[in-house]
Amino acid sequence: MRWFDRLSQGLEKTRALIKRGFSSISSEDLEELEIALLSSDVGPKTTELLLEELKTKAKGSSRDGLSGLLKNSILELFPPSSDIIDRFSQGKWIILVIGVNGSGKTTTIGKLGKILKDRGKSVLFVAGDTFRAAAIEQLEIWGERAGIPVVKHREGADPGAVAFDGIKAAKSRDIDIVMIDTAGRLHTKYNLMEELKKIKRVVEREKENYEIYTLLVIDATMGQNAINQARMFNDALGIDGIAITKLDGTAKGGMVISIASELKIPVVLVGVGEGIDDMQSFNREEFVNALFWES
Ligand SMILES: Nc1nc2c(ncn2[C@@H]2O[C@H](COP(=O)(O)OP(=O)(O)OP(=O)(O)O)[C@@H](O)[C@H]2O)c(=O)[nH]1
Ligand SMILES: [Mg+2]
Repeated sequence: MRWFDRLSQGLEKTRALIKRGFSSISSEDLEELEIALLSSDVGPKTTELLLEELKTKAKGSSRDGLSGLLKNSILELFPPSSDIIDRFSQGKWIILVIGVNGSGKTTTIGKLGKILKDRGKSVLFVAGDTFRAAAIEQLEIWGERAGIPVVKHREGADPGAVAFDGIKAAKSRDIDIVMIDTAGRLHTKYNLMEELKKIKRVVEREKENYEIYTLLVIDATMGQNAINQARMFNDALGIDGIAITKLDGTAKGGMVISIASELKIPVVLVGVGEGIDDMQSFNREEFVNALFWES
């Protein structure tokens, strides 16, 4: 089963409508489409935007033309972005990985680290989640799997200090990619968000010739709640890109569309399973085609 089969199933109604084509934008067609988009978690705001656009553009269009119009409207909702794995394969990066508890941060670091290592980059993991000893061990396990060293302190240590040591080690070993894990936190917890800002300040101060990339990890099964989460993380820290995990486990892929559209932050990676190879660059054409057009 392809990872997006389940997603496609969740969007079956939308797909069926699109396949059938619209003879005209009659109010029944629009109503059906609205329900289909909402039930696949596209979210009210983005759904309304798509319907409005379709109505405006639809005048004089052929039956097949309307499906194409919808597809283009959906594609245009995604801010353009280049392949992130290609981008990380050039130059030196510090990737700061943040998100709520259990969203898939550590797993994402493990998978992405492996991909970049396989491309011949030198990678270093930094155990900035000092909240639990188990979190440090978990990152070490991923490090062993991928053959990537880990810089760590002990449980309870200041995550800013771990980040400092990680970057220092990376500079002295001429490492290409530094990936900093952080403890999961609710975007509503003031102190914990302040702690993240502190880590980021350390990274900015110490970066020298590294580029910084702040990656927000979002669990696809969070649905529309993820939008508010992402907004608050972005306000506090500035997010460069979003990794959406657990897309293999949800039938509601529409949330990816509303995240891209409402936040204008590029979705750059998708997690499609728990294994080390279950991560891909996000490609909007591929995604939209898989969801709505291919069978
Ligand atoms: N099916 C599936 N499971 C995933 C994916 N990514 C992560 N998981 C699982 O989600 C759970 C949480 O993943 P972690 O990487 O530990 O999440 P985290 O954000 O580091 O969690 P905290 O550090 O506790 O905040 C684990 O059981 C992972 O195996 C994915 O793409 N698909
Ligand atoms: Mg973790």
